[in-house]
Amino acid sequence: STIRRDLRFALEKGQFFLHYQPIVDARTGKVVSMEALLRWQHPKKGLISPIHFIPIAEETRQIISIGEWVLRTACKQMKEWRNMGYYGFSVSVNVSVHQLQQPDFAKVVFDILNEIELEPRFLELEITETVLIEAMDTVVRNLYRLKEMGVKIIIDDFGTENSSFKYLQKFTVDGLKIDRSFVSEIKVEVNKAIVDAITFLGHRMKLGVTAEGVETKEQLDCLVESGCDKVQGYYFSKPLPPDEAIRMVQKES
Ligand code: G
Ligand code: G
Ligand code: NA
Ligand code: MN
Repeated sequence: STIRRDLRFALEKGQFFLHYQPIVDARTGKVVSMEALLRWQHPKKGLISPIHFIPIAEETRQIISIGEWVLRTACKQMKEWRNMGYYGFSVSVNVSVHQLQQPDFAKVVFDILNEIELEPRFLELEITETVLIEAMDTVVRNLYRLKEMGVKIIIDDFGTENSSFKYLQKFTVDGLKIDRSFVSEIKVEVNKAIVDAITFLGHRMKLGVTAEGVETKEQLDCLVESGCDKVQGYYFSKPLPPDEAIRMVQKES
């Protein structure tokens, strides 16, 4: 396909860019993180969503170099925001299992942070449950090193994969992100029950709990009632170019 063919040159042609979507404190409304979301500006097809090319990039292993570009670009942006006087939030980057399976992944992250002079605590990595369920030694070692460095690890789309709590016995993570599908239908009793249960579990484990895909005030109220700590979604902001996303943050001097 055209996508498959053109993806090979997208990185070197500079066709990728990042949008940022704020994650806010559920009670204060303050921005606590900016999630970097990859976009591909195709010269003929226009903007292409990652759902259409990430799977191909994973299959062809290009996700390794694209993922590294995402990490470096997001960290540079975060550094720039800090230099501009914006504080109080971190940057969140989605990481594919293929990246975590690279023996040198933690080293790559370490080098990027060093090169940019960004403190590790300002970086959060969002990984899916599959990573942990199918965790191999390499993945475990990478996660261990990242944690040791001070990088935060968040489980994305929590509750949607072949959820098994077993991995929670073995890995210390920093937070759970409740999948959008539970949030959008939170009026349906079973979804509210699931959100309550995930929040309870998270808090018992001393983890931060984030809900994504919040689109209405009603959903927000429900999530606050469940005890969610952080929220994200179109109700607050869609993913935006960095200069627009930062307008949601109050400068501190
Ligand atoms: O932002 P959007 O809704 O178009 O994202 C669609 C999917 O692509 C989401 O599942 C999101 O996690 C994933 N995604 C977005 N950016 C990245 C990225 O930089 N790396 C990886 N691995 N996935 C991403
Ligand atoms: O899988 P992941 O959580 O990384 O997916 C992020 C994607 O979710 C982003 O590409 C973004 O476009 C999308 N998204 C963010 N907020 C909302 C929302 O409130 N509603 C819906 N339907 N999608 C959202
Ligand atoms: Na994510
Ligand atoms: Mn998600």
